[in-house]
Parts: sequence; structure tokens; C-alpha cells
Amino acid sequence: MAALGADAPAAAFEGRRPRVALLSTQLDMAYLLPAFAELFPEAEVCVQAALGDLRTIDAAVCWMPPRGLLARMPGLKLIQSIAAGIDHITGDPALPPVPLCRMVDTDLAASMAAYVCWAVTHRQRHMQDYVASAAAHVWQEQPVEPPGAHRVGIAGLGALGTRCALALHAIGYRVSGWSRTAKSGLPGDIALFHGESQRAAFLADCDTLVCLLPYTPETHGILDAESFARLPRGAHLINVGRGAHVVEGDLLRALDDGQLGYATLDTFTEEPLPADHPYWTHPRVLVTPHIASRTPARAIARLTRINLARVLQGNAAMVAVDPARGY
Ligand code: NDP
Ligand code: OXD
Repeated sequence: MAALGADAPAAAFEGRRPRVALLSTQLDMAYLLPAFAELFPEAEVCVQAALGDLRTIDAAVCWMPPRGLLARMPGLKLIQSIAAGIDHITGDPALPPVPLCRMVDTDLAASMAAYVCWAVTHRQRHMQDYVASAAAHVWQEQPVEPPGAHRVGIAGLGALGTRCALALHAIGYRVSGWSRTAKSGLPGDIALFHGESQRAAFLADCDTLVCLLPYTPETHGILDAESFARLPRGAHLINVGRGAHVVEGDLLRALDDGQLGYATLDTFTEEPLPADHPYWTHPRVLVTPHIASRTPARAIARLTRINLARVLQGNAAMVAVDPARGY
């Protein structure tokens, strides 16, 4: 995505002022206004509380938009997710049939790689024990195993999974990956698996399993008792995909009976995670509040401008979601 913005044809907006709506039931999307003012100056950008005439909205920039609202915008030409995932939009049963685009961005991928490397290392190097020792002023060493003795499997080898695989591989971890279709072009010592038929073999080799799948009907509940049973005993689960990839009861049971040793969870079926949820107090669960990665505001403004220009000129939008695949 290096050329973002550089080639957006300003000609597409000549003689018109496109209207862009910032929609979310969860975030205050006003944080995007300065980036849009700088990088999409042709647009009139409005927040949800001040949309004006819905018939004149050209593009909607969304994180969990209100259900049914997009269908009330008859001039809509583009739905742009501010996130890599689009399940927060496609859950709307009244979604209008206009191009739907997700985010692919180098900073988004780099932040995800940093989070995943931290989460792997945090557990593999016993950092939670050092935090406890430090609190008690105790000088206590834990075993130091080399990264090459630890197998990390990444479910989902897309824009983010591939970046994480390369970062972990560069540190020296033994990396494998699983995707829907066969992959090539990665270092030869990254073991590659694909498709349902190779899932069991992939899972059998994961001391740490990282979930970076999109949420689709096929991946709903994929992290269940059967998957956990296929992992080596005591494995670490890192879920940075979606909360609904996990069957929560199965995860808690697998942690309690020792089949899983630890879970680092960043995404949840209900966000914010309710204060009384058992994850918060479980001794072998670390919760982070869906912060593994974020798309910088400037990248969102740049891609929205490029995509709206492309659609207005009759071209395909960039990183459009394939409705048949669902991601
Ligand atoms: P991509 O679409 O680039 O990659 C998705 C990967 O998952 C692809 O390798 C794809 O296979 C694979 N996949 C999809 N369905 C299946 C399946 N049924 N079985 C096996 N593999 C499958 O997505 P991104 O890498 O950009 O993002 C992945 C997800 O990460 C997002 O959808 C989102 O849920 C999550 N995310 C979380 C964030 C956070 O802060 N926690 C931030 C950003 C994203 P193939 O290559 O064959 O198509
Ligand atoms: C996501 C994101 O898809 O933050 O979760 O990009």
C-alpha cells in the first residue's frame, strides 16, 4: 500500500464536493476529522450526530455502524471499514450492495507484529512470573529456552498473519502457518498448511497458536474443545482475530484442566468485555482491550479518498472485500 494517496486522481472530485459520513455505535469518530481535513480536502466530512440529508452521502467510513443506517443512504457508493476486519459491518442484515473495503496498511501490520511478538515472548520467557517476583522484590530466575525450541503457529496467513510470521521467524521462533488456500513466497523453513484437511497437522505443532483469521461462517467457533485437544498439552492461545472465533466455555475448561497453559485475548464477543466476565480474574488469562493494532487516521483518510475516486471513475476499489469469501 506504499502508493496510497500519491496517485488518487483529484479529477474525480472536480466540480463536486463528496459527502463522507463517519459512523460508529462504539467510537467517537471525530478523531478522524483532522486527518480527513488534511488528506481528503475535497470532502465534506460529517459525524453521525450531524449527517444532514442522508440522500447526499457518497461514502460511509465505519466501525460498528448503526444497523439499518447505511440502507437509508440511496446515493452511497462506498463503505470503508476503518479496520482490517469487516464483520462489524456485514452483521447488518440491511447492508446495501455497494463496494465494501477493508484496511491493509503497513503501520497496522507492524503494530500487529509487535503485539504478537510481545505476547509470544511474554509467555515463553515467563514474564508474568517476573512481574510477580518484582512486586515481591524477589530475584528469581526462570528457565531460558531459545526461540528455536518454541513452535508458533499462525492461523491466517493474510496481510497481518504473514507480517507476524516474518517477524517471529526473524527472532528465531519455529514458525508455521495455516490458510484457506496454499501459500508460497515465505522463507522455506516456515511450515505451511492449508485447508481443513491440514488443520489437525498444523495444530499438533503449535506450542503457541496465534489466531489471525477473519470472522466468517467458516471460522465461527473454530477455537473450540476439538481444536484445543489437538494442540500440544499446555499450549498458549493468542486470539487477536475475533471473540466469536472462541467457544468461551471450551476455552475456560481447557485452561482449567491444563490442556491450555495460557491465553492472551485481545478480542471478545462483547466489547468492552463485561466487568464480571470470568476472563478478567482467570489466573492464566491476560486480557487486552482490542488494541493489538490500530489503523492510523491518516491511512484511513488516504484510502477513503483513493477508493471513492476510483469508484466514481468506474474503477474497482482497493482492498475490496469479496462477498463470496466473506473477507
Ligand atoms: P486477510 O484477509 O489479509 O487474511 C486472512 C487470512 O485468513 C488469509 O490467509 C486467509 O486464507 C485465511 N483464512 C480465511 N478463512 C479461512 C479458513 N476458513 N480457513 C483457513 N484460513 C482462512 O486478513 P488480515 O490479515 O488483514 O486480518 C485478519 C484478521 O485480523 C481481521 O479479519 C480481524 O479479524 C483481525 N484483526 C484484529 C485486530 C486487533 O487489533 N485485534 C486488528 C486488525 C485485524 P487465504 O490466504 O487462503 O485467503
Ligand atoms: C480490526 C482492526 O479489524 O482493528 O480489529 O483493524
